[in-house]
Amino acid sequence: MSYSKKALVGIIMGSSSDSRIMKGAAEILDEFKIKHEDQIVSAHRTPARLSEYAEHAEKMGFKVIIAGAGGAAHLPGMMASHTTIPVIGVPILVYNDKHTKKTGNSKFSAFGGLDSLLSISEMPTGSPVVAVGVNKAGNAGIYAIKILANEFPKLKIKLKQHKIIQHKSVLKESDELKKHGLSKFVKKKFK
Ligand code: RP5
Repeated sequence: MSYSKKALVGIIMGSSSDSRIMKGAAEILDEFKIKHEDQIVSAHRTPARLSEYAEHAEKMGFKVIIAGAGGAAHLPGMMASHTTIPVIGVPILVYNDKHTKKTGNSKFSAFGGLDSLLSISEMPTGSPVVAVGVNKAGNAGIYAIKILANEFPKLKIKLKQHKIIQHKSVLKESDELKKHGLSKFVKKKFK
């Protein structure tokens, strides 16, 4: 079953190069059968579109926005300044391969994603954004589900089941580790 016929979450990213990371948010929302709408909105290449998107998100009735960006990463903070919808920011360790082909520059941000993490989490007082870890789009998805669970009690039950599954999987791995011993376990698991 789906919780709403309409999308409850808006997923946005600054570039198509962020999509391989941002799909982590979509995957967990899909697993929980939560509808989301996905778009590319660039804070520096399409600044007007950023405010248009905020209006669109409010009109659509999104409950949460998940915004991923790399580098100076203005998208989540600017989105939060345009809307009252809670924004979860995903700092991205930039892949930037669109330009790599042309310039031969490094595929990754010079600061390893710390640049985006700080840009997102250090929003000045009054316009907060919740930041997950670098490239942790899946966590942004789980956090969005936690927010939605306040409104949809069935989601809270599903989240509890999700925790039980995580708990069981750790126990299973620990049993395997105990059974095989550390050396064999590592060989088996990470060969
Ligand atoms: C940011 O610049 C995007 O969020 C992306 O992470 C980064 C690089 O974008 P591309 O040059 O790959 O389009 O705006």
